[in-house]
Amino acid sequence: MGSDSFINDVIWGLSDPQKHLPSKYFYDEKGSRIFQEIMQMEEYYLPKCEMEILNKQSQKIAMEINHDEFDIIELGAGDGTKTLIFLEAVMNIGKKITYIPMDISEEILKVNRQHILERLPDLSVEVLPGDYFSTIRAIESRPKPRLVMFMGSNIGNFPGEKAIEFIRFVNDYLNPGDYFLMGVDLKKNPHVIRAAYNDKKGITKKFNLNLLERINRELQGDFNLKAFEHYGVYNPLDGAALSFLVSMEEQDVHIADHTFHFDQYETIHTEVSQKYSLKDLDQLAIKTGFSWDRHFTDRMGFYSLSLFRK
Ligand code: AVJ
Repeated sequence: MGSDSFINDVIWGLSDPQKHLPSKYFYDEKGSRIFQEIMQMEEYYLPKCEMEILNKQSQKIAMEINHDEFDIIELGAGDGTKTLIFLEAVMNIGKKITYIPMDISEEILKVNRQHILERLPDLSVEVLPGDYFSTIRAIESRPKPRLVMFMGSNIGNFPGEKAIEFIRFVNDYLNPGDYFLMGVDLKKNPHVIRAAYNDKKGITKKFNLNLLERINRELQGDFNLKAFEHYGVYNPLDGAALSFLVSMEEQDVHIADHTFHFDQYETIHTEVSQKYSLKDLDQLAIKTGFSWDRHFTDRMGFYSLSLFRK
Protein backbone atom coordinates (compact mmCIF):
# COMPACT_ATOMS: atom_id res chain seq x y z
CA MET A 1 0.00 0.00 0.00
CA GLY A 2 3.00 2.30 0.40
CA SER A 3 3.02 5.33 -1.88
CA ASP A 4 5.45 5.35 -4.73
CA SER A 5 6.53 8.45 -6.65
CA PHE A 6 4.08 10.21 -8.98
CA ILE A 7 6.08 9.32 -12.11
CA ASN A 8 6.35 5.63 -11.19
CA ASP A 9 2.65 5.36 -10.34
CA VAL A 10 1.69 7.03 -13.63
CA ILE A 11 3.94 4.84 -15.78
CA TRP A 12 2.81 1.74 -13.93
CA GLY A 13 -0.89 2.61 -14.25
CA LEU A 14 -0.79 3.53 -17.93
CA SER A 15 1.19 0.37 -18.79
CA ASP A 16 -1.63 -1.88 -17.59
CA PRO A 17 -3.94 -3.35 -20.27
CA GLN A 18 -6.79 -1.57 -18.45
CA LYS A 19 -5.16 1.81 -17.90
CA HIS A 20 -5.65 3.36 -14.47
CA LEU A 21 -4.32 6.24 -12.35
CA PRO A 22 -4.40 6.54 -8.53
CA SER A 23 -7.07 8.97 -7.32
CA LYS A 24 -4.77 10.32 -4.58
CA TYR A 25 -3.06 12.44 -7.27
CA PHE A 26 -6.24 14.48 -7.90
CA TYR A 27 -5.37 16.78 -5.03
CA ASP A 28 -2.68 19.16 -6.18
CA GLU A 29 -3.38 22.85 -5.59
CA LYS A 30 -5.70 23.15 -8.57
CA GLY A 31 -7.37 19.79 -7.92
CA SER A 32 -8.05 20.71 -4.30
CA ARG A 33 -9.69 23.94 -5.49
CA ILE A 34 -11.88 22.02 -7.94
CA PHE A 35 -12.80 19.59 -5.16
CA GLN A 36 -14.00 22.57 -3.10
CA GLU A 37 -16.29 23.40 -6.06
CA ILE A 38 -17.54 19.80 -6.13
CA MET A 39 -18.48 20.08 -2.47
CA GLN A 40 -20.68 23.09 -3.31
CA MET A 41 -22.47 21.30 -6.14
CA GLU A 42 -26.22 20.72 -6.03
CA GLU A 43 -25.76 17.05 -7.07
CA TYR A 44 -22.98 16.28 -4.59
CA TYR A 45 -25.06 15.53 -1.49
CA LEU A 46 -22.25 13.99 0.63
CA PRO A 47 -20.95 17.06 2.54
CA LYS A 48 -24.47 18.35 3.23
CA CYS A 49 -25.47 14.99 4.72
CA GLU A 50 -22.32 14.70 6.83
CA MET A 51 -22.86 18.26 8.07
CA GLU A 52 -26.47 17.51 9.01
CA ILE A 53 -25.41 14.51 11.09
CA LEU A 54 -22.65 16.49 12.80
CA ASN A 55 -25.00 19.38 13.53
CA LYS A 56 -27.81 17.24 14.90
CA GLN A 57 -26.10 14.23 16.44
CA SER A 58 -22.61 15.19 17.59
CA GLN A 59 -23.64 15.15 21.23
CA LYS A 60 -25.28 11.73 20.86
CA ILE A 61 -22.12 10.36 19.25
CA ALA A 62 -19.91 11.97 21.91
CA MET A 63 -21.99 10.35 24.67
CA GLU A 64 -21.24 6.90 23.23
CA ILE A 65 -17.53 7.33 23.98
CA ASN A 66 -16.94 5.67 27.32
CA HIS A 67 -13.96 7.76 28.40
CA ASP A 68 -13.68 11.06 30.29
CA GLU A 69 -10.29 11.84 28.82
CA PHE A 70 -9.07 10.77 25.39
CA ASP A 71 -7.20 11.72 22.19
CA ILE A 72 -9.09 12.49 18.99
CA ILE A 73 -6.95 11.64 15.99
CA GLU A 74 -8.29 12.67 12.59
CA LEU A 75 -6.91 11.08 9.41
CA GLY A 76 -6.96 13.43 6.40
CA ALA A 77 -8.29 16.22 8.59
CA GLY A 78 -8.17 19.05 6.03
CA ASP A 79 -9.16 22.45 7.41
CA GLY A 80 -11.18 20.94 10.25
CA THR A 81 -14.28 23.07 9.66
CA LYS A 82 -16.69 20.18 10.12
CA THR A 83 -14.77 18.50 12.92
CA LEU A 84 -15.02 21.68 14.94
CA ILE A 85 -18.72 21.03 15.49
CA PHE A 86 -17.99 17.58 16.87
CA LEU A 87 -15.08 18.74 19.06
CA GLU A 88 -17.28 21.44 20.53
CA ALA A 89 -19.97 18.89 21.39
CA VAL A 90 -17.42 16.60 23.06
CA MET A 91 -16.05 19.45 25.17
CA ASN A 92 -19.56 20.65 26.06
CA ILE A 93 -20.38 17.39 27.79
CA GLY A 94 -17.26 17.85 29.93
CA LYS A 95 -14.79 15.46 28.32
CA LYS A 96 -11.13 16.33 28.32
CA ILE A 97 -9.61 15.88 24.88
CA THR A 98 -6.53 16.49 22.78
CA TYR A 99 -7.16 16.95 19.06
CA ILE A 100 -4.53 15.53 16.70
CA PRO A 101 -5.30 16.38 13.06
CA MET A 102 -3.24 14.50 10.47
CA ASP A 103 -2.94 15.47 6.82
CA ILE A 104 -0.56 15.24 3.86
CA SER A 105 -0.59 19.03 3.60
CA GLU A 106 1.28 20.98 6.26
CA GLU A 107 -0.32 24.16 4.94
CA ILE A 108 -3.86 22.95 5.55
CA LEU A 109 -2.90 21.81 9.07
CA LYS A 110 -1.81 25.36 9.93
CA VAL A 111 -5.20 26.61 8.76
CA ASN A 112 -6.88 23.81 10.72
CA ARG A 113 -5.07 24.68 13.95
CA GLN A 114 -5.90 28.39 13.66
CA HIS A 115 -9.50 27.63 12.83
CA ILE A 116 -10.00 25.32 15.78
CA LEU A 117 -8.21 27.54 18.30
CA GLU A 118 -10.26 30.58 17.29
CA ARG A 119 -13.43 28.80 18.36
CA LEU A 120 -12.01 26.52 21.08
CA PRO A 121 -9.03 28.37 22.62
CA ASP A 122 -8.78 25.89 25.52
CA LEU A 123 -8.46 22.82 23.34
CA SER A 124 -5.01 21.29 23.00
CA VAL A 125 -4.21 20.73 19.32
CA GLU A 126 -1.16 18.81 18.08
CA VAL A 127 -0.89 18.73 14.28
CA LEU A 128 0.80 15.78 12.58
CA PRO A 129 1.75 16.09 8.88
CA GLY A 130 2.18 13.00 6.71
CA ASP A 131 0.25 10.26 4.90
CA TYR A 132 -2.19 7.87 6.65
CA PHE A 133 0.39 5.16 6.98
CA SER A 134 3.27 7.10 8.46
CA THR A 135 1.15 9.25 10.78
CA ILE A 136 -1.02 6.56 12.34
CA ARG A 137 2.12 4.87 13.66
CA ALA A 138 2.74 7.97 15.77
CA ILE A 139 -0.31 7.29 17.96
CA GLU A 140 1.10 4.03 19.27
CA SER A 141 3.17 5.68 22.01
CA ARG A 142 0.30 7.84 23.32
CA PRO A 143 -1.06 6.39 26.55
CA LYS A 144 -4.62 7.76 26.54
CA PRO A 145 -7.68 6.06 25.06
CA ARG A 146 -8.42 7.23 21.55
CA LEU A 147 -11.00 7.98 18.94
CA VAL A 148 -9.69 7.86 15.36
CA MET A 149 -11.82 9.81 12.88
CA PHE A 150 -11.89 9.22 9.12
CA MET A 151 -14.48 11.53 7.63
CA GLY A 152 -15.73 12.71 4.24
CA SER A 153 -16.34 9.24 2.75
CA ASN A 154 -12.63 8.99 2.07
CA ILE A 155 -12.87 5.27 2.82
CA GLY A 156 -14.80 5.03 -0.49
CA ASN A 157 -11.59 5.52 -2.44
CA PHE A 158 -10.28 2.14 -1.27
CA PRO A 159 -11.63 -0.51 -3.64
CA GLY A 160 -13.25 -3.61 -2.03
CA GLU A 161 -10.71 -5.58 -0.04
CA LYS A 162 -8.38 -2.57 0.23
CA ALA A 163 -10.91 -0.87 2.52
CA ILE A 164 -10.82 -3.91 4.81
CA GLU A 165 -7.01 -3.90 4.75
CA PHE A 166 -6.91 -0.23 5.60
CA ILE A 167 -9.35 -0.40 8.53
CA ARG A 168 -7.51 -3.47 9.86
CA PHE A 169 -4.32 -1.48 9.66
CA VAL A 170 -5.93 1.29 11.75
CA ASN A 171 -7.36 -1.30 14.15
CA ASP A 172 -3.85 -2.68 14.71
CA TYR A 173 -2.87 0.64 16.27
CA LEU A 174 -5.85 0.70 18.65
CA ASN A 175 -6.30 -0.79 22.10
CA PRO A 176 -9.47 -2.51 23.33
CA GLY A 177 -11.93 0.25 24.26
CA ASP A 178 -10.67 2.64 21.57
CA TYR A 179 -13.06 3.93 18.88
CA PHE A 180 -13.07 4.51 15.12
CA LEU A 181 -15.55 7.00 13.60
CA MET A 182 -15.96 6.90 9.85
CA GLY A 183 -18.03 9.01 7.42
CA VAL A 184 -19.55 6.66 4.84
CA ASP A 185 -21.73 7.23 1.80
CA LEU A 186 -24.61 4.74 1.74
CA LYS A 187 -26.16 2.74 -1.08
CA LYS A 188 -29.26 4.55 -2.29
CA ASN A 189 -31.27 5.30 -5.44
CA PRO A 190 -28.66 4.67 -8.18
CA HIS A 191 -29.82 7.79 -10.06
CA VAL A 192 -28.86 9.97 -7.10
CA ILE A 193 -25.37 8.45 -6.89
CA ARG A 194 -24.84 8.61 -10.64
CA ALA A 195 -25.78 12.30 -10.72
CA ALA A 196 -23.28 13.10 -7.93
CA TYR A 197 -20.42 12.02 -10.23
CA ASN A 198 -21.93 13.43 -13.47
CA ASP A 199 -22.83 17.02 -12.67
CA LYS A 200 -24.44 19.21 -15.31
CA LYS A 201 -21.80 21.95 -15.15
CA GLY A 202 -18.95 19.54 -15.84
CA ILE A 203 -17.05 20.25 -12.61
CA THR A 204 -16.39 16.53 -12.05
CA LYS A 205 -15.11 16.32 -15.62
CA LYS A 206 -12.74 19.22 -14.90
CA PHE A 207 -11.63 17.45 -11.69
CA ASN A 208 -10.76 14.28 -13.63
CA LEU A 209 -9.08 16.09 -16.52
CA ASN A 210 -6.90 17.98 -14.04
CA LEU A 211 -5.15 14.68 -13.37
CA LEU A 212 -3.96 14.64 -17.00
CA GLU A 213 -3.15 18.33 -16.79
CA ARG A 214 -1.07 17.64 -13.70
CA ILE A 215 0.83 14.93 -15.55
CA ASN A 216 1.48 17.43 -18.36
CA ARG A 217 2.63 20.08 -15.87
CA GLU A 218 4.73 18.02 -13.50
CA LEU A 219 5.92 15.15 -15.67
CA GLN A 220 6.23 16.98 -19.00
CA GLY A 221 3.43 14.91 -20.55
CA ASP A 222 1.62 15.85 -23.75
CA PHE A 223 -1.98 14.73 -23.08
CA ASN A 224 -4.38 16.50 -25.42
CA LEU A 225 -7.13 17.30 -22.91
CA LYS A 226 -9.65 18.00 -25.67
CA ALA A 227 -9.38 14.39 -26.81
CA PHE A 228 -10.66 12.97 -23.48
CA GLU A 229 -14.15 12.81 -21.99
CA HIS A 230 -15.28 12.02 -18.47
CA TYR A 231 -17.51 8.99 -17.82
CA GLY A 232 -19.04 8.20 -14.43
CA VAL A 233 -21.05 5.07 -13.64
CA TYR A 234 -22.60 3.49 -10.59
CA ASN A 235 -22.96 -0.28 -10.40
CA PRO A 236 -25.63 -1.40 -7.90
CA LEU A 237 -24.27 -4.97 -8.02
CA ASP A 238 -21.20 -4.08 -5.99
CA GLY A 239 -21.97 -0.52 -4.83
CA ALA A 240 -19.02 1.01 -6.67
CA ALA A 241 -19.20 4.37 -8.41
CA LEU A 242 -16.41 4.43 -10.98
CA SER A 243 -14.87 7.32 -12.90
CA PHE A 244 -13.13 7.01 -16.24
CA LEU A 245 -11.47 9.25 -18.80
CA VAL A 246 -12.28 8.10 -22.34
CA SER A 247 -9.92 8.66 -25.24
CA MET A 248 -12.18 9.95 -28.01
CA GLU A 249 -9.64 9.17 -30.73
CA GLU A 250 -6.72 6.88 -31.41
CA GLN A 251 -3.63 8.69 -30.16
CA ASP A 252 -0.15 8.44 -28.63
CA VAL A 253 0.73 10.23 -25.41
CA HIS A 254 4.32 10.87 -24.30
CA ILE A 255 5.40 11.10 -20.68
CA ALA A 256 9.08 11.31 -19.77
CA ASP A 257 10.67 8.89 -22.24
CA HIS A 258 7.60 6.64 -22.47
CA THR A 259 4.95 6.45 -25.19
CA PHE A 260 1.44 5.25 -24.37
CA HIS A 261 -0.91 4.23 -27.14
CA PHE A 262 -4.66 4.79 -26.84
CA ASP A 263 -7.18 3.14 -29.12
CA GLN A 264 -10.32 5.13 -29.81
CA TYR A 265 -12.67 4.79 -26.77
CA GLU A 266 -9.98 3.22 -24.60
CA THR A 267 -10.46 4.28 -20.98
CA ILE A 268 -8.31 5.27 -18.00
CA HIS A 269 -9.93 4.25 -14.72
CA THR A 270 -9.36 7.16 -12.32
CA GLU A 271 -11.45 6.59 -9.19
CA VAL A 272 -13.59 4.25 -7.10
CA SER A 273 -16.16 5.76 -4.74
CA GLN A 274 -17.50 2.75 -2.89
CA LYS A 275 -20.99 2.87 -1.33
CA TYR A 276 -22.06 0.70 1.62
CA SER A 277 -25.33 -0.42 3.20
CA LEU A 278 -25.66 -0.41 7.00
CA LYS A 279 -25.50 -4.23 6.85
CA ASP A 280 -22.28 -4.00 4.81
CA LEU A 281 -20.89 -1.74 7.55
CA ASP A 282 -21.81 -4.20 10.33
CA GLN A 283 -19.93 -6.86 8.36
CA LEU A 284 -17.02 -4.51 7.80
CA ALA A 285 -16.76 -3.79 11.54
CA ILE A 286 -16.55 -7.51 12.32
CA LYS A 287 -14.12 -8.29 9.49
CA THR A 288 -11.75 -5.53 10.63
CA GLY A 289 -11.55 -6.62 14.26
CA PHE A 290 -14.14 -4.42 16.00
CA SER A 291 -16.63 -5.84 18.48
CA TRP A 292 -19.39 -3.20 18.45
CA ASP A 293 -20.74 -0.64 16.02
CA ARG A 294 -23.47 1.97 15.76
CA HIS A 295 -24.65 4.13 12.86
CA PHE A 296 -25.78 7.75 12.88
CA THR A 297 -27.56 8.72 9.65
CA ASP A 298 -29.10 11.85 8.11
CA ARG A 299 -32.86 12.15 7.70
CA MET A 300 -32.72 11.01 4.06
CA GLY A 301 -30.69 7.93 5.01
CA PHE A 302 -28.05 8.90 2.43
CA TYR A 303 -24.97 8.93 4.65
CA SER A 304 -23.70 7.45 7.89
CA LEU A 305 -21.28 8.37 10.60
CA SER A 306 -20.44 4.88 11.81
CA LEU A 307 -18.81 4.38 15.20
CA PHE A 308 -16.80 1.18 15.75
CA ARG A 309 -15.40 0.10 19.11
CA LYS A 310 -12.50 -2.27 19.55
C1 AVJ B 1 -13.28 12.84 -1.47
C2 AVJ B 1 -13.17 10.55 -2.07
C3 AVJ B 1 -15.05 11.38 -0.88
O1 AVJ B 1 -15.33 9.83 -3.92
O2 AVJ B 1 -16.98 11.14 -3.49
C4 AVJ B 1 -15.89 13.65 -5.67
C5 AVJ B 1 -13.97 12.48 -4.34
N1 AVJ B 1 -14.56 12.39 -6.79
N2 AVJ B 1 -16.27 13.66 -6.96
C6 AVJ B 1 -15.78 10.93 -3.58
C7 AVJ B 1 -14.79 12.83 -5.57
C8 AVJ B 1 -15.46 12.92 -7.64
C9 AVJ B 1 -14.81 12.05 -3.18
N3 AVJ B 1 -14.06 11.70 -1.92
